[in-house]
Amino acid sequence: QSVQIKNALISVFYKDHLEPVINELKRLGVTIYSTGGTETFIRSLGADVVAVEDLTSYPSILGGRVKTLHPKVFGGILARRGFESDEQQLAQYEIPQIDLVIVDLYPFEETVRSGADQPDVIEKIDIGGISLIRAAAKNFKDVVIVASKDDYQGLEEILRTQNGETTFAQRRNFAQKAFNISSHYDSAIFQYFNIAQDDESQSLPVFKQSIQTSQTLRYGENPHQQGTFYGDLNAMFTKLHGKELSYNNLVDVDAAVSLIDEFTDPTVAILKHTNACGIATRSFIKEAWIDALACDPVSAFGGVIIANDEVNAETAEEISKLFYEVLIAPAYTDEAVEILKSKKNRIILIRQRVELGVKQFKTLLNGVIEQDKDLVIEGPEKMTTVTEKQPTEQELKDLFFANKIVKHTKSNTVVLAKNNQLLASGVGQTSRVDALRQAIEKANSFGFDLNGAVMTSDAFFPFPDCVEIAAEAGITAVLQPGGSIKDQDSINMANERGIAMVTTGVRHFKH
Ligand code: 93A
Repeated sequence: QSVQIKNALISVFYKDHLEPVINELKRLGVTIYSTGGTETFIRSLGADVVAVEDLTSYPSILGGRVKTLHPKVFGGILARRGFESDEQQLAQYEIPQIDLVIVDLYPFEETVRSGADQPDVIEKIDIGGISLIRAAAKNFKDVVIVASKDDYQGLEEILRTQNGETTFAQRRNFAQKAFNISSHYDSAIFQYFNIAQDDESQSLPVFKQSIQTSQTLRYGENPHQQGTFYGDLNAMFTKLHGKELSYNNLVDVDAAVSLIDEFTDPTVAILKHTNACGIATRSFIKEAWIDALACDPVSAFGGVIIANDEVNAETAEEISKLFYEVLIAPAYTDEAVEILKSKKNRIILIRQRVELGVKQFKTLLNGVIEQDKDLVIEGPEKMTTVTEKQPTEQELKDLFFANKIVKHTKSNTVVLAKNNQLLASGVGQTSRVDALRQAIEKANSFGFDLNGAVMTSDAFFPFPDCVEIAAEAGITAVLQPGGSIKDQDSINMANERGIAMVTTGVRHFKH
């Protein structure tokens, strides 16, 4: 059933964008009740407005903590239309029915983010506003609740086209949005108390430090999840082009930076969902790009690309042929920037060298786990040959190269490489055999010849099956940490097949 708006209550922190709504209410002859600052603002627009104080016969007290919290306000919002006793009481206590409530809450999250002191933050916990929202949303059968600036335009349109009437469906929709806002608001307060407590215990110095600056992300891993980055991205990157980095971009950029820092010679890596789907080391960045892309041009689409040397025009021409999300390099020639910028929707970053923390944190159960980052990598001097056959010099180089990739790939993983180029990897599998099978299949599907390729594994082989399958596929050298009680079975298998195996003693799980 339709409800005609006769009386409105407006109490908003940010006054912007409200004017078109006020103009409509004025045109419709709606009586507007309002709190201090909002009242002044509405009056400045040339509209009549009744101060809430005049309605309640009470001033705003306790420095504004109690402004609208009064039966004369809440009675008019919560009264059930057509309920004899409710209507009778409204008449008895001279309470006007309120049909529309517009609230913009105290900016709690913004205040926290600004690094304000605790008393300032606490003062920004809105009590009256949140109560108005909940009351009006509860009584959506008769009342319109607009609790977000984003809905002013929609409200103005409804007022204009429906002449101040609203439908049940519209009011219900507004109420649903309102409860979304009030629940988010309360979770933000809860989060604040949660973190504030950690602060006191001094247990998370890195979080404390990085929380000083933060930026709200468009959303989290998925659109229905909120996301915020705590830290200072500007210290690490200069953005030359493109939109804001998303939550997933940031996760991939982090993985990309960690991976590329393993390499000193010109190297390009392409990552998808934190795993490398292409990486190659060459004499020049352009060749590195071409051979990185060759690994898996299908996965590379929409990926994050990172180079450890300047990107020139020629390389930029090549890279621009692919649609990617983010490109990171320490430098670009002017010409390269022009070429790269000609494509829309791609983020181009210059990476500045900054020292990164050596600890890693993750929320888990009802707490946080912390660990040292995996910052070790075993060079050829740490590789012990355990087979009759010694790896060749090239195989040793490739094992070193592939082990760096294994370290930055989701477990369980097996990486296949040849001539400083990733050929394929199996990522995030529940068994090592599956990881290997996936890698072999991928390498074959992109036309790679695995004869003479090497295999590295993030953890030991519990059975000789992986070595057998690898040898079958043409692989000639294997690296693994070792440490299984059945190591000898895998070594025997390697000897039987005439391939070389080295162990490092260092596992590189990454979950
Ligand atoms: O301090 S409050 O929680 N106490 C109240 O009774 C109250 N009523 C509305 N804050 C209250 N509000 C908030 O005041 C609104 O949510 C809005 O953000 C703000 C508008 O104040 P003004 O109109 O004086 O600028």
